[in-house]
Amino acid sequence: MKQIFLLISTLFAFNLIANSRNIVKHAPKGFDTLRIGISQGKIDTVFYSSKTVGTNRKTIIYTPPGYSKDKKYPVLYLLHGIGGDETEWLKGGQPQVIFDNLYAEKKIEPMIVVMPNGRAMKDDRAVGDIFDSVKVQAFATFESDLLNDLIPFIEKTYPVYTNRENRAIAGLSMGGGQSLNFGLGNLAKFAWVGGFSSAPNTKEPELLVPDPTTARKKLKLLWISCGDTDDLITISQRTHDYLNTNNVPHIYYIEPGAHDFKVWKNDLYMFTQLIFVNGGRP
Ligand code: FER
Repeated sequence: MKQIFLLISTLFAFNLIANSRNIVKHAPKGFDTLRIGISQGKIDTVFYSSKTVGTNRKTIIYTPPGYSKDKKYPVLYLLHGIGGDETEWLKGGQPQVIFDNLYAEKKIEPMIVVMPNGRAMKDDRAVGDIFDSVKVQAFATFESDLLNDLIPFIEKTYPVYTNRENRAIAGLSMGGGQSLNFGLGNLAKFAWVGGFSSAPNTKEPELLVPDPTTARKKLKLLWISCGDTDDLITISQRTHDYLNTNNVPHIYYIEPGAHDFKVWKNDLYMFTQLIFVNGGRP
């Protein structure tokens, strides 16, 4: 009995060491804790008219501390998962707390964060069978809503830069798949792309990056991350393998964790510090 206990604890200790060797960095304690006395960004819910869907659609916008119409900002489009809607990041991840803390420590560039509803259909609520093929298809249709309706709306309503170096797209799970599909499929629009725990809606690598030379030239950052116990890790792994084989620079960040907001909050903390730096400005 004693020996079994010893064996188990040795294995456990080894596993911790083995895992920690893979961890480049992790968000420090308190990164997601509300701090009193620091400046805070602002959250608004706004409507935009979507020709793609034929409705007025909701999106949530975070503007940073010190936001002013007299300045100009880059934009991060931040997408949700299959069970969520435009409120998922706010409810599950409180990204505004992470951003406010990062601003207080001057660790990120001032940016506007747009959290849309990525299920581009008339009834875009996460109700009923969320895996229904019509609903899953609506996550693909969102590409047209994003490019033709939402981005133009943001660019005429907010003081933002409109070149590719000032546009980023990232998301969790279905939103990670969308970000990789839409970002890598529209390199003329996006220079910074992140997939967190990307779902099976992610295109096969050969379709996702058919032209590695162009991707290599155009991407400022390609980020692929996943929790090490997430069943969906095979999607990130196959993408990473293809990018490696084809010499497309990217960050492949595997962290301890499952398919949940603990992982996605950490990813958001990491990813946002890397975007809109080194030539993000016009
Ligand atoms: C699937 C498994 C997971 C799938 C989507 C998901 C469309 C999405 C998960 C999430 O967004 O959290 O087979 O197929």
